[in-house]
Amino acid sequence: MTRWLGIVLLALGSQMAWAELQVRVEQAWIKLPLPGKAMTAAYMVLHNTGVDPVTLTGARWEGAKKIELHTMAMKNGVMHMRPIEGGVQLVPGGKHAFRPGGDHLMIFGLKAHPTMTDAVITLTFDGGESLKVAFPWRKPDDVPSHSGMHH
Ligand SMILES: [Cu+2]
Repeated sequence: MTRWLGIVLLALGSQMAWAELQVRVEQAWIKLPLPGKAMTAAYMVLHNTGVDPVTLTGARWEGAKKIELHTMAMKNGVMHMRPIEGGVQLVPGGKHAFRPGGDHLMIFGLKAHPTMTDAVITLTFDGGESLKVAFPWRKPDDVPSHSGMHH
């Protein structure tokens, strides 16, 4: 029994190491929903810091019914959003921004009113790996504009 437990812990440990070596998440935040709304979105910049390609396939969080990866596209002059087919692929050294007006983590069925506690969302990858990321709540207008920034 003890031996099996050891093996399970070892497996979890190597999975955490994978995520830490392979991906880095910056500028994570989740939008405070409008009053009475059970839907919102979360944003981040995902970096592939490893030597292998990585595909983000989804996300889950106990605070919501469902999370989908969404993108926005103009269709007949109207902005529509739709699920990203096949996930978000990152080449080694690549990054992908989820930002207002663009790609986002669409959150359906918020289970409780948001608190000041960060939403800890689990990102899932194509190899079955996962990474927990803390998303602080922000009002949409609290968000600093990045338009004037350069590197
Ligand atoms: Cu959406």
